[in-house]
Amino acid sequence: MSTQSVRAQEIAAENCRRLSAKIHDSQHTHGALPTRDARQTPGHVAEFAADVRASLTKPGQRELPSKYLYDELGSALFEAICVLPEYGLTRADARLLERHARDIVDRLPSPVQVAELGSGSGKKTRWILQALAQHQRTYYYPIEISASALAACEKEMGQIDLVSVVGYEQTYLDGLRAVASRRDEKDHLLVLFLGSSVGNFDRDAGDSFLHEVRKTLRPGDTLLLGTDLVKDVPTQLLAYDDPAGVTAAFNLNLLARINRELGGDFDLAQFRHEARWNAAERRIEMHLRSLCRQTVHIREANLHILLEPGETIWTESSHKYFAQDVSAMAARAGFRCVEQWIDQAWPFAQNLLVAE
Ligand code: AVI
Repeated sequence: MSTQSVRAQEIAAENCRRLSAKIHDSQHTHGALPTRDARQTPGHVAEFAADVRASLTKPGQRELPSKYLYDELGSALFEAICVLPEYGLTRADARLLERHARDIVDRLPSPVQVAELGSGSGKKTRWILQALAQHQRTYYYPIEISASALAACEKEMGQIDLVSVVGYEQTYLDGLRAVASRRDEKDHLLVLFLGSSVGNFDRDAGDSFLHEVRKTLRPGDTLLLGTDLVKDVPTQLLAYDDPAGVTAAFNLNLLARINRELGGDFDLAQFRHEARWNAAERRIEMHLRSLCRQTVHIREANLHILLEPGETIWTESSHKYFAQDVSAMAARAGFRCVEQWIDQAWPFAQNLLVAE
């Protein structure tokens, strides 16, 4: 049998397994990771409505779960954020991967398969895959809840020589468990968690998430973790409140989405996007500030709320890190940080963690 048809058979078999494993679960809470794309099933609507109701009626600060920022429009706006001159995070992440791909793969055990949590279109990952494919046939498993992003990723990355791509349209942990449980005894795993997505978890939730990732791995497996580093406050604020208003649109779209999908009547003109630096927690918080006293009705959530002028709804946190803190965070989750690459133009670190 030719190498090509062996590869086709492997991919077909893996695709069958993946199809039978398609699950859309609901693991997220406020401060948890973004999932992408709206799902208009009755189950989705009920879950969305329940989450909105619970978070908007929380005593004290009202909230909305950040995962709902990412419907189709929200995901497109996030892509636009990534190319904003004020949002250097994505470019720093990509620069480090491009510059240090060789170094990174030289530190990995062999043979190694690659799983990526929230791959999006997988653009940045190309450098790692190309470097690995110089040594070995490379299996790449992007795990992504957005079907369209996953399809684009499979198409793009599948064109790299000696790289076989099998996408998992699942949440991070379900996808990772599926990938980890299906590999052979001899195969190591490199998990990519890029873009400082870990920063969208509250600190404790981030620790628990990394611990769950660790539990799916074997000692010696690796995690490449991207972390955005603390920088001067004006730079950070501008990154989340750009003058073109793209981040404002991204944030306000959450209210628009509630109007579209849950029969809400938010008047977007009566809210203003706000980015705040919370120095004690070392995080940027995104809020939506009510500009007047107003009532909002959300039909599917069976909810009426009264917002006072100046009151805010907290929609997202982006935690920032000191480079030297990553080792302790890794250790709490059962990893050892063996290497760190830091971008000088936009302080950001790629951290290579080894499962102990
Ligand atoms: C996806 N995540 C890492 C982004 C961040 O920087 O926290 C989401 C984002 N929110 C506003 N701008 C970008």
